[in-house]
Amino acid sequence: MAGTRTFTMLKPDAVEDNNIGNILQMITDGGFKIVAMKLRQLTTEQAKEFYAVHSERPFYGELVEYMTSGPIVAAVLEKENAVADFRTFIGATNPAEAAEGTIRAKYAESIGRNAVHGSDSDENAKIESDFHFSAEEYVG
Ligand code: IDP
Ligand code: MG
Repeated sequence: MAGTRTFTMLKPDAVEDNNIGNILQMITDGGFKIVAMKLRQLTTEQAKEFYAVHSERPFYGELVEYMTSGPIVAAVLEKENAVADFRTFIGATNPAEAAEGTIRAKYAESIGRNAVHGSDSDENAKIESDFHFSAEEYVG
């Protein structure tokens, strides 16, 4: 069975700290199959649009600045129950609250610079994947 899909980004702190390989290893060891992936530098407009849902939050400016501070790795992952399983796998937004062994517990620096993104619903997984990838960029 092909499974369901979620969307992830390895955020600028993860790329800057040379953790692309470590985190991708965790992701694939965790049973998530990469079906699309790219390294890209987000523009301010793109980061604003991607995080538009947070535009009224006090940390929005900081978030956009951080997400444009260096390249990110965007990827679409496939697994049974992908969205919920990946949220569990990455851990809480704040690494201080992230369960042991999760990506954020291992690699996040702070609630803002928290190494990875994971979609929070099937609907948002589709919207976020479409934001970064066109149909011909998927493999398998
Ligand atoms: P999530 O990434 O765990 O779904 P959200 O609440 O959707 O968390 O927030 C989106 C992103 O905004 C977080 O991953 C983090 O990078 C940033 N963020 C969230 N809360 C704060 C905060 O209080 N200060 C600074 N940045 C934050
Ligand atoms: Mg979120």
